Amino acid sequence: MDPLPTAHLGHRKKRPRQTGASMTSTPHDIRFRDLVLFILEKKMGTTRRAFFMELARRKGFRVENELSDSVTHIVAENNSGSDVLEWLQVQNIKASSQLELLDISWLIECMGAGRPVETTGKHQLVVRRDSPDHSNSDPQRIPPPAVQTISQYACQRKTTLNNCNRVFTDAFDVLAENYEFRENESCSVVFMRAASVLKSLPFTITSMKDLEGIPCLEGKAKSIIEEIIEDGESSEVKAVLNDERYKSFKLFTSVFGVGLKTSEKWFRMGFRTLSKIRSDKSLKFTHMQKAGFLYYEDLVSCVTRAEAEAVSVLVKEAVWAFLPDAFVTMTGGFRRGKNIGHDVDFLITSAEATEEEEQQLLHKVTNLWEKKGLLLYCDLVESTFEKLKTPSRKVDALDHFQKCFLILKLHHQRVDSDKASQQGGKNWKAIRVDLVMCPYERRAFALLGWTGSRQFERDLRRYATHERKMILDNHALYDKTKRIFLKAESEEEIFAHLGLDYIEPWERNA
Ligand code: DCT
Ligand code: MG
Repeated sequence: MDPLPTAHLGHRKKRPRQTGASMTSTPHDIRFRDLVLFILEKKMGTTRRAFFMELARRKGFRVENELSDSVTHIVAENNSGSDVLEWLQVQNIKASSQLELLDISWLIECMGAGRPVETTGKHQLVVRRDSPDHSNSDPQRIPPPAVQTISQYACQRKTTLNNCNRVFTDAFDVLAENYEFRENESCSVVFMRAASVLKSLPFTITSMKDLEGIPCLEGKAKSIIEEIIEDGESSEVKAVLNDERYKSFKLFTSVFGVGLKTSEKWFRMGFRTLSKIRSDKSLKFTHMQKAGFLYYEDLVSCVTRAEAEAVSVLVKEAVWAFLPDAFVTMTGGFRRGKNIGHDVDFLITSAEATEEEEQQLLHKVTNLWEKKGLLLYCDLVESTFEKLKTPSRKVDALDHFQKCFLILKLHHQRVDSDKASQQGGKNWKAIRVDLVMCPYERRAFALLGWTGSRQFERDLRRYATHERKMILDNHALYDKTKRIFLKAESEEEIFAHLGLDYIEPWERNA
């Protein structure tokens, strides 16, 4: 698929924007007579639908207000093919085999190209074929794991949340974290890789023979596995869990805004508890740390999936009030299928916004929340993104997109209306939220980067560098041999450029 022409993304004159019910369609010339579009309101909402209808008409598409026999393309958002068919059935309309059921991403690409683009598999909505016949899928006949083919790179392994080796991975996570606290990166990496490879195994390690052919488990990692198999625990891990420095760092870094440097300082000063630190008059705290202490209880109690979904609604409401065509995607651990997280991450992008509108959006959104009293903390970092810069070689480099690190006030009522009425006193919870705004043509790279996991990302970059002579980061993919940037419209295309089999988000829990 052609990427959007760059002229389209540059500075453009601002048009007066009509929204909502007030939007009436003015007659437009129909340039593409072979297509008749109908945009489904379900899950998209009236305003957003009206926006797309008007936009498409302006670009010369025929868009019907009502569904009729003449419609050739149904465009929907956040609906599967089955959802659309179900909706058609309820409307008493039979879908002909010619009727195309397409995702909104197709229409957005058409808008970018200024003409109908070819519909491909990634645009077509999938119709589930629920087969009640499970006689062929015998769970006993799972083939034995092909251990000899396990890659040393997490991006060539499928890692779901179903971890069969938690005893070992918990131990390695502790050791990796302890080395991180001691700023011993090379040792930390050894244990992160060991934990990561074990998380991908479809079976539990029960004897040392099971380790045959599994990479990243040499030396110390191997001897710790042996100890756990024999004694049920590792003496080294036990020692770390009882170590003053480890315990203090673990506690101090649990405060939002406190990193290794501050922890080190407090530890050296002899602090061991948060209450002592909080009440010490001689200590100076940053804004971030003040907020971290103020909302500590809420922030350590992790975000649930229901809370994340409620935040998602809040974010979409605010973003779409200013940019109705914007894509808002929940990224991070929740996109990987996790049911809890320490924050909720969102990627925002728009095919239609001018550079100015794009730059203003996060400001407008956070101002709106501020007015509503929902903004408990806000750190907005402007973009330092440069289009022609080669990607960063560092595996842990921060990206250059505009972003904000927030603490939002989430009213219980938005999560569960029953719970809200039961509780007296505080009727909200403080939630950490990250919003990232990226240029539309970089959305696939940003999405891949912000979906994580961190280990998956590190290994993707390491793989690109060492196996493909390419440099990958959250903005771009650069081919060092051909000396060109490789464009991508989707995560699938990035994997394809790297010569990797596609790994679904829920298989990236490395
Ligand atoms: N990430 C990134 N650049 C950053 C920070 C994060 O590319 N400066 C990526 C890596 C993972 C993803 O974004 C989300 O980050 P986190 O929220 O820290 O991780 P998570 O997997 O969502 O974990 P949690 O569930 O604890 O929030
Ligand atoms: Mg997260």
